[in-house]
Amino acid sequence: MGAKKLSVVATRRLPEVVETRMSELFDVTLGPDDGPMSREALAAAMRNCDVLVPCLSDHIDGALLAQAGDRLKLIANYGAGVDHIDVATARQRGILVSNTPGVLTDDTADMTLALILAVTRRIPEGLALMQAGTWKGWSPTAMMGGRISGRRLGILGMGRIGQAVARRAAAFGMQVHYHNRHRLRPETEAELEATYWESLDQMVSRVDVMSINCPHTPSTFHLMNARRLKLMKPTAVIVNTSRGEVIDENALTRMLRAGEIAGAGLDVFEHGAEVNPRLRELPNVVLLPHMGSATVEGRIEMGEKVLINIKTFDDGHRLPDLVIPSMQ
Ligand code: 8YV
Repeated sequence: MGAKKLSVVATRRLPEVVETRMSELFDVTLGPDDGPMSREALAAAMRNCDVLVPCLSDHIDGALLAQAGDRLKLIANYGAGVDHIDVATARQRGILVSNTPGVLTDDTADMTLALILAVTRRIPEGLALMQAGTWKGWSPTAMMGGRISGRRLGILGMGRIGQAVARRAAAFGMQVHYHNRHRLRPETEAELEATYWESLDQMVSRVDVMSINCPHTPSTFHLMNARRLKLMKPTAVIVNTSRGEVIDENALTRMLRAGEIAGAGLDVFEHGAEVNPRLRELPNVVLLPHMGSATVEGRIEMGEKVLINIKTFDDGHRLPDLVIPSMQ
């Protein structure tokens, strides 16, 4: 490409080092504050820039893409999941989409284990007791949780993050089971000591902990629907660090309230920040504000990936993290 710098719009504020480097390389407009961009502002940005750097709070659908200017050639998403972008329509309009896979794997897997432990060992309940100043001292029968060692973990979605969860879970003594669109290669399965279930229903009914680690696509929407949630053992717990849409949140809430599922650890919600208020009332539920990949290191590495993808595009080469529509 020519000497003229690419015009890049980032919809949200990014870590300072990322913004600085981005501004050195390109002609950058940063989100005015840290709130999500309005649809109008997003449409205006897409009319006037060469590259858009959105994140999951920006819903880039066909209608918005139809208003994009001819200049817009790359959507370099700040994040791994691209379910908020209509990648197929973007492609048809000649707009490439890239993402940031790999750099948030360990952080998200760590958070999955943190949630499993928080729910089974009742960490938030203990914390609440201490913060309320009402703890009266140790007792042999107080605050008893469950031991995770020896329990069966069922991982739904055995991509990078699912496998990282499997490794951690094995270190905690859990037995790893998984369901995935494609069975892993025998060597990988053996290395992870993971048992494959072709039938998700059968796996769900046999595990003690379910972990959701698949992306949200049309075929994973409500994969954990009311019928499947009912297959879970009443003593089992479910954790989700992927996308809220994979679980029917209302059905889960009803079952948690009725004691038909023992607990849940949720970092993501079906309707974003509109969390079912009934979930908040339950002592056996740990809720987090989508912070699975929120480490300083991870956020900077995500930014570096975005920069590499834009720079590679600028240099006229194939993007290292090109999202192809069939991946969705
Ligand atoms: C990020 C995520 O925080 O990358 C993803 O898909 O869900 C996250 O953990 C988010 O994407 C930032 O845009």
